[in-house]
Amino acid sequence: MTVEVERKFVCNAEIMGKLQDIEAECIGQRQFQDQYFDSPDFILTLKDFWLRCREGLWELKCPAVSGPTPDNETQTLCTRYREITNFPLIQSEVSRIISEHTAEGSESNSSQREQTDKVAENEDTEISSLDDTKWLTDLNLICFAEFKTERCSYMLEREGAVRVDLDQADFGYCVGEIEVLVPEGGDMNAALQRITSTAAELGLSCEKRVEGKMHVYLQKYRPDHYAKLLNAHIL
Ligand code: V4E
Repeated sequence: MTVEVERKFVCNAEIMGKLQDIEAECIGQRQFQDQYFDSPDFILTLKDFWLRCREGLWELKCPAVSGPTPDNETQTLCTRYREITNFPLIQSEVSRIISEHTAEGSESNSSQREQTDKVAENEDTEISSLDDTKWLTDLNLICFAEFKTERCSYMLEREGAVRVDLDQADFGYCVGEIEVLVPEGGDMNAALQRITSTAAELGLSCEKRVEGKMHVYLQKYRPDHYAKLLNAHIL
């Protein structure tokens, strides 16, 4: 399993020139569609879990809490998420999160108790089923965000790989990301340092965390969900 460490930045007109100046290699341009899923009462995202299907490939981003605490500035600007890409593992992890949540509230809410039973029943079924929609229906997961992104990717060698993505989402938002992948248990401080120095090379000086595509999408299209996440300090 890997931990994705990243810092987002405002994508301005000069960034392409700066990437050339620091000899970043353009590794390609692609378009993809993302669909994100959660329960109607936002069980996953309120715990900072992000379940996504991108062009048929599933991924679950989970909050990465272990490891060293970065300094204040790095902590503010960078995010760290564990990435699960193994489909059966994603299914069992999502099922666990939902059943734990449902069990916590089951004594005070009978409709939630029904859901617990439903999840418990599903634990007896074959979870590695290739039928995507059945497991989503069984866990009462629905798509809450769907958008396309046009992405230009660059690689830099800085005592290890550093990736820079320039994203343009189809709902009118552009954002850049500097990203390092760290194998679990790998050197997190070194990764954060590589991101900070790449940001400096690119002349990025923002002190505030830059909003990701999801932030802007929810604000625009799902204001209730957005408000709940803001209130829970997830976004
Ligand atoms: C982790 C997360 C979300 C899932 C999407 O993550 P992100 O890396 O922003 O998207 P993308 O398209 O670049 O994915 P990649 O191609 O790198 O796999 S949506 C919201 N979050 C949490 C989050 C947060 N709280 N703050 C910031 C700045 N980013 C993400």
